[in-house]
Amino acid sequence: MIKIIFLLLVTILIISGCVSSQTATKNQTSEPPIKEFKVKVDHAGYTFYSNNRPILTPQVDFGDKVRFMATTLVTEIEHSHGISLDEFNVNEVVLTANENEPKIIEFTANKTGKFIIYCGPCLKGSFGSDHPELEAFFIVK
Ligand SMILES: [Cu+2]
Repeated sequence: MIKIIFLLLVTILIISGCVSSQTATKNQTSEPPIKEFKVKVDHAGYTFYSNNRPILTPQVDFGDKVRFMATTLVTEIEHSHGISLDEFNVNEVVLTANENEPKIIEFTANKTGKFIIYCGPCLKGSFGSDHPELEAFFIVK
């Protein structure tokens, strides 16, 4: 009887060991890293921040998941400032100045190169096509 209980315990330990090592491997490989950038867009252009430090050009690695957390100025909401990045199907208006609830834009960097960020939504704002061009670069290595 003791032998049977011992064998049962050993079997359970082996099975649970296999299952937990499988899930550990899965978790390591399934999610790409997220590169997060704060973005302030105003009438003069884009300012990007990485870890709360201003940077000139956001840069990520191929395959990374990218997250822009964007705000504009409360006095410029009607300008309809936004972020467009054609190669990644991004075209989003940013209608909040609240940094605690920014506009969140996410996509996967599935192409390499140097891409142009511009303001497509500005065309629909109070300035329309007279809005100054806003432009920045985005790099995927
Ligand atoms: Cu503007």
